[in-house]
Amino acid sequence: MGDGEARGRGAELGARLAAGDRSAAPAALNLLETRTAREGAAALVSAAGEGAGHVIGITGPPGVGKSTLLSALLHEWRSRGLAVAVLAVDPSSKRSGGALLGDRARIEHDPADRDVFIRSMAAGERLGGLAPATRAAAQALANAFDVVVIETVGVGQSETDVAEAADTVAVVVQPASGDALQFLKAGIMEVPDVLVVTKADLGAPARRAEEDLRAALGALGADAPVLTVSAIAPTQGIAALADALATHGENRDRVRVRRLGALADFVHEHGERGLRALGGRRAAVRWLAEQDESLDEPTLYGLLERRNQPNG
Ligand SMILES: Nc1nc2c(ncn2[C@@H]2O[C@H](COP(=O)(O)OP(=O)(O)OP(=O)(O)O)[C@@H](O)[C@H]2O)c(=O)[nH]1
Ligand SMILES: [Mg+2]
Repeated sequence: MGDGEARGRGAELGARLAAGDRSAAPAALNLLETRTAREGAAALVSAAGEGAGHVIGITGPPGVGKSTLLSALLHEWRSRGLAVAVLAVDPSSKRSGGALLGDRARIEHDPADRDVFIRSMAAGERLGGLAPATRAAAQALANAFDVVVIETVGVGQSETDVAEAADTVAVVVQPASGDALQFLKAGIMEVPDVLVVTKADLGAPARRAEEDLRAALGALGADAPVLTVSAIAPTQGIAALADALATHGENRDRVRVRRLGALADFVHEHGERGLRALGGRRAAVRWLAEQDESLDEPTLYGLLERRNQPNG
């Protein structure tokens, strides 16, 4: 594909997503993940803009039960009539171009359901890191899906990117592991928006984990909700968790950060050439300032520069 052709394709896919056309999702993701179609990706991001859907980051250690939990949440969201996209970030596939749709995406769903889209994506460079394509994909998909989930592995890495890409971050905690508790107490882990103790069917360890987390949060003066759920049948607490996530999402404090993160990533990845596809740095900053009157242009430039420092 030549640059011009890729740009046309990206603009078309972005416009379809912006119009709520969910059938554009697979092709849009293919384009965003194609490293040789940068102009196309830029045009897509620009045409799609910032979607109104709720972007939720679900993170936790390997094997804690994130995918099983998502299967249960998916069922709950679908019963509420919400369209859902899931981006499962594969930590074993670092920027090698396209994660294999393998074990990471063991999320049960009806493959014929057009209102569900599930995709495995390559991870970014750092542990818990997101590839710029994932961030861009979440933002673009939020136009056509009511809920967009980014599932990542990791807990306690304060450098995790998911907080910058999502409106709401939920950390899933293994009963009796104590990891999250120690990370919270030590200040290694930022207090997430929602804490989820899973495997409630294990009984006492799950209850204890919930109590310990509540106590730790209280000591930190934080009031993040802690929910205990069981994601295997018969499920428990799933509706309450969906409610807690939605309640947090209604106060979209993070949207501002999300938008800024997406732009900064984009600049970092695509350089000035990619930025020109958005109409240049000035135009991009002006657009951001228009979206959010609490951010003035000097502040945006400052944040943009800071995010684009190497390793910053
Ligand atoms: N008893 C019980 N087991 C669970 C529950 N949720 C998940 N599991 C089990 O935990 C194991 C791991 O679940 P996954 O959902 O694959 O975990 P994950 O966090 O997505 O794993 P990775 O994607 O590999 O990091 C599986 O054997 C699940 O059946 C639960 O609520 N109760
Ligand atoms: Mg998983």
